[in-house]
Amino acid sequence: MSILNILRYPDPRLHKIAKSVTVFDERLKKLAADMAETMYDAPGVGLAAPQVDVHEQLVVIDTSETNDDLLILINPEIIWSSPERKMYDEGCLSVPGIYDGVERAAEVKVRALDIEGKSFELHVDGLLAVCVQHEMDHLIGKVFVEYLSPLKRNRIKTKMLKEERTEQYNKQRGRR
Ligand code: K2U
Ligand code: ZN
Repeated sequence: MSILNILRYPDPRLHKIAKSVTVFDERLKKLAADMAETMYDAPGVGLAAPQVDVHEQLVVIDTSETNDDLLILINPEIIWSSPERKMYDEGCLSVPGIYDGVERAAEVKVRALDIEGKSFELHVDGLLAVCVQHEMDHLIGKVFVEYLSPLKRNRIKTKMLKEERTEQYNKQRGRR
């Protein structure tokens, strides 16, 4: 298995729309396994394929305390959202170090395919509901900072671009 490179905001590739998965083969299984390893290594509780520059509708999630309850969602669709909404301080592996409040449905029902292509449905709440909605945003090219004010979003974009330049400069100078 491999640790994959996670694209950083405002990389334009994060805004591409992911295509439906139609072939359930060993390539897909290896991609899911590599994404899971990358997520656990980050560490995070979710990761969407567009974040590793693969523009297919594939998401891995594990909100368990012991990192042993991996959920793989393929071609996920939300089939019901609760009228109740809740605010959560979100982060994103593509926007490291930034956390801010995003309001989302408190509960959702999601229909998806598993790694063998079999359909299933889940009714989720709490952190899992936040994560499912956050990851499904990635599949339509949306990053959580887009829910913030233009002022906050521009400050985050400037900060991320500055960090990227510094990282590239240090790499060229061979420094950590
Ligand atoms: O998509 C991602 O970048 C993964 C996020 C998923 C996530 C975002 C907001 C709320 C819940 C999950 C990363 O896991 S961000 C790091 C993190 C870790 C634990 C809890 C919340 C956020
Ligand atoms: Zn994210």
